[in-house]
Amino acid sequence: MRVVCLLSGSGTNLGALIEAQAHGQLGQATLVGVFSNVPDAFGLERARRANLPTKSLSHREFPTREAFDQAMIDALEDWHPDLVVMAGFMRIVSPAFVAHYAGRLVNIHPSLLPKYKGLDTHRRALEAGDQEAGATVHWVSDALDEGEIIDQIRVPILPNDTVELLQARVLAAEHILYPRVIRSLSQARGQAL
Ligand code: NHR
Ligand code: GAR
Repeated sequence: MRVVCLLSGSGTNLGALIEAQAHGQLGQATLVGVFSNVPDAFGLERARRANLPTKSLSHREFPTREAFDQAMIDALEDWHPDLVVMAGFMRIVSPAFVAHYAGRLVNIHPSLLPKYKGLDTHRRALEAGDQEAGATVHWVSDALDEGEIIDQIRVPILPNDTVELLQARVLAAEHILYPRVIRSLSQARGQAL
């Protein structure tokens, strides 16, 4: 299963996938390329250090979201992805992009969906007085963070938590969750899923 990763920032989730693959823990999945809408994203540097092909296109250089997304499809198609994994990818993708990758596009979101769709999830969980937080991997659909849930991981919220502490705890949990989901999807391929 050929896997392409999309990211916009630090890329620690990509790092977790690279580590998992190096340890033979990604099942039938193989990382074949990394794309960013932010040309100086550190995640691209992680990819280069792992000898993975990279591409970037700045969304700022396109007149519309649709034009950017079509250029992104053209860039990704060179890699023939079976699965497109969004990991800290901060651009909403258009219906045409979702349709092109229907059933092949997943995202990791830093909340226990359906709670806290969108941005600023950790602050919202703290302000609500929640006792736990977590992360969700879901299929991407046109409605933001509303695609079918594949798997979740939970972490406690502690008495003196801050956004920074909670974010770090959730991110560490994401690094367990995402490789586990990608391995499972790679093994399910051709079977029930
Ligand atoms: N696209 C679709 N169609 N559906 C989803 O579920 C998506 C998606 C694209 C990204 C990740 C996401 C998240 O998990 C994601 C899920 C970016 C924004 C956002 O508002 C919101 C949610 C998510 C990612 N982005 C602004 C935009 O105009 C830009 C913000 C910025 O650049 O900092 O795209 O939370
Ligand atoms: C992760 O917490 C991910 O869930 C979140 O951004 C972080 C990326 O970290 N994604 C979103 O908020 C999507 N809107 P990373 O770049 O170190 O993998």
